[in-house]
Amino acid sequence: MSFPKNFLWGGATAANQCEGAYKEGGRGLANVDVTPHGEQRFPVMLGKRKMLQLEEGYYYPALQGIDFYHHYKEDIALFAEMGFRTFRLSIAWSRIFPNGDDAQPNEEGLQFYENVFKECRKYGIEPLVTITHFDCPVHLIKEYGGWKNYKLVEFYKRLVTVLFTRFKGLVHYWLTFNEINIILHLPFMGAGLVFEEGEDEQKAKYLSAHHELEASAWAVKIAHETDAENRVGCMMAAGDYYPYCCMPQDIWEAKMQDRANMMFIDVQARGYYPNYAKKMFERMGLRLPLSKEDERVMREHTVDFIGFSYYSTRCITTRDDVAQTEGNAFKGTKNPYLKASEWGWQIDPLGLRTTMNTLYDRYQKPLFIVENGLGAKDELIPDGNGSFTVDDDYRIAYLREHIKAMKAAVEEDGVELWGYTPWGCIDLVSASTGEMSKRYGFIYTDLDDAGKGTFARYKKKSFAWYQKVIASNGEDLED
Ligand code: BGP
Repeated sequence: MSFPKNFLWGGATAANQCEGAYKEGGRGLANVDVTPHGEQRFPVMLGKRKMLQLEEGYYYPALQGIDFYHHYKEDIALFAEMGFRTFRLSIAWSRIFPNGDDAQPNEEGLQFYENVFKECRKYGIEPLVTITHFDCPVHLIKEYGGWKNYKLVEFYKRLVTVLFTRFKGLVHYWLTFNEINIILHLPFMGAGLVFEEGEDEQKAKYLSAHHELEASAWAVKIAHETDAENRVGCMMAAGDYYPYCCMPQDIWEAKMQDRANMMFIDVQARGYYPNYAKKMFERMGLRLPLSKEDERVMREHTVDFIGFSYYSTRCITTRDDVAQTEGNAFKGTKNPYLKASEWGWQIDPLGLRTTMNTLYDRYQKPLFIVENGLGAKDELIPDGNGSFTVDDDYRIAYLREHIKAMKAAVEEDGVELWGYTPWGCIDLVSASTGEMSKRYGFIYTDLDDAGKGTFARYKKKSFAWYQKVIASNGEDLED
């Protein structure tokens, strides 16, 4: 058998893309709530268009998500039916601390997550909890400027202390910051940054990243002290860079791009900044404040495992005569050897094996694939039994090839892998576009891009397929 018996098969979601109920249970407003659908979405996510409240004339998809807040029992029952051993979800910070800096947590918010975790445990599902998934209370942005401010490290410590204490025994697997490297590309999403005219954006991003890295190390420390069984991981938007061609300049450029992403994980997994990062900060004229105590915490409390998302490899060139394509959060060079999804994200199963080997060689820590999948348009059709379904063979094909690649990494290369949670196991709002029509799920959610629909859930063809994959522990990948 290639996968260990206790391999954590499951699926992944995030609060801001599925919970909804933004005003219920004493919850405060968050950056993700005020990120609209439509042409202002990217400027807002980039921190270029200041929108810190709900404005007239915009549709904000996070406000209702897929209403997981009220459907969680039904959804978890469906995950259990597929055989999930783990379910990745995130905490909405403003449900626990509505303003972020409140002295006391909001009991209703804590109770909601306790109910969700207990519902998972009822079926033997191990929750995998992202503490921060593109999520920051708006009050922390208005009052403190988001993660640029060291105060956020203190508020985050308060948050994690409450979470680890309250959910001791209910949750053992934690991720500190979703796709921490995405702060460089979507700084409002990643760190609540809104830039002022003339502000040095690079410096602001790296200072915020530094605070998140400090906060992440504190989370590891507090998690281990609270419960020795806690396992804490980092979370990187991964995917190796390929040089477009064998020109030495392209090889160098690919290495530089990989470093830009890996720097975060270098710190979280090794406990200190690599020299290339220190040199970069020197060139930028950036002096990162680091107290002796924070430095020690960073050094001594590195992550237990390397969590990462993988949708595709990336490609880069120094040439200017080559086409570009879309990708997770940012564009890149089009790789002529790869096909792409309807949204231009390239598809590269072997690249997953390559990326896994890169990460394992570099960090020598267990890996956890906490996102992977194909965003595609689905057509709802009658299932012959009075309900509906989707014939999503394209999704099955994508996942099958990626599972084969991950299996090869485990079986043939000896990479240690704890689990696999494909993204959007139930259709939810797209992070990049705010659409519902970019679907990843095994379960169809009846909602359209304008948020209209019945919220009904339907099993797609991939539902039964994934159920079989899990039941056979990854051995049976056929339809
Ligand atoms: C990652 C995010 C997720 C998720 C996924 C798919 O970047 O962690 O939140 O949404 O990508 O991206 P999208 O929803 O843009 O298709």
